[in-house]
Amino acid sequence: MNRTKDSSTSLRIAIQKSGRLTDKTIDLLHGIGIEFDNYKRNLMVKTRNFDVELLLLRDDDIPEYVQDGICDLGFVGANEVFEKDADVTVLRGLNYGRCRLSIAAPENGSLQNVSDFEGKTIATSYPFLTNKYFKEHGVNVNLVEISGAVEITPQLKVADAISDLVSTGGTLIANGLKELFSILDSETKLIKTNKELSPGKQKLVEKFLVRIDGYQQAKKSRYIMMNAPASKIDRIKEIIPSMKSPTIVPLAESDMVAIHTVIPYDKFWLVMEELKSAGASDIVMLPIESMIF
Ligand code: PRT
Ligand code: ZN
Repeated sequence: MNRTKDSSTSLRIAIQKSGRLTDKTIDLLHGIGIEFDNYKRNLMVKTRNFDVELLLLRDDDIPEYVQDGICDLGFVGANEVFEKDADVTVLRGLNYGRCRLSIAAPENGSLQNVSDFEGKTIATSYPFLTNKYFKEHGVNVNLVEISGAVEITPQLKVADAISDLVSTGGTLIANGLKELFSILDSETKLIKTNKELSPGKQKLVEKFLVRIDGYQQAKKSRYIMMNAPASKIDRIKEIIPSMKSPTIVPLAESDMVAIHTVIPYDKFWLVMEELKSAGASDIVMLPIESMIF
């Protein structure tokens, strides 16, 4: 059923139109039950079942759109939020789009420590953060602002070093550079405008956050089921780092039970061997769509 929406009470959310954050942000929005299509073709997308409209933007523009209240919320890298020094509230860290802003210099060069950078020229797309970092360390540097292909600038003698985003480090190596130190760890953040929201919008933000938290918690958790001798229940309960007491169901075979519980994903592989040694068998692990508390 389609509901008529009043756009003044719809939450407007900024997401990256096309880039490294787009797919994971779209997956997250679909994962929390928000339905929409055609985001590849349109700049503004109405959602079908939640009072949300999406604005598809370049990631650089998102902090300012949220700061100015044109959008109520935004999904964007911490690197952009802090580079723009945006007056917004970071509501959640979302654990994707991870990277770091690092200083890198030619592999065989003499630059090693922060103090070696006195009077040097650094090329970057992040002048605010880079300048702040060196200022805090009492080192004077010259910055050359470049919007892309920063890694090539030392070879072109445009700069002595660079300040750029790194994830695997492959691009630096391919350009004969070594990462010296990181000045910011980044991940995608959910940000909110500091402009006042109507009570209706504020309520929607809270509903939205409940869904995000449920989705995030589910991503980190797995539902596990196993069979075990009833006599081993206490031992198995000791091993399972469960959130709550497990569900225990008697099996047709006497003295055997099925044990169901939810555990943190990263713990599963650590405890699996122990569970087997304690007598558990037929262990099944399933993903969880969402968890609402
Ligand atoms: O068009 P639009 O302005 O929206 O996109 P964009 O081209 O500016 O950004 P995009 O899509 O490349 O990146 C969006 C966001 O992804 C960034 O702002 C970061 O928050 C995050 N992110 C995560 C990264 C990286 N990892 C990353 N590795 N952004 C860029 N890189 C680049 C980096 O600049 C370097 O050129 O990838 C290269 C290095 O990668 P590695 O793996 O070789 O180290
Ligand atoms: Zn960008």
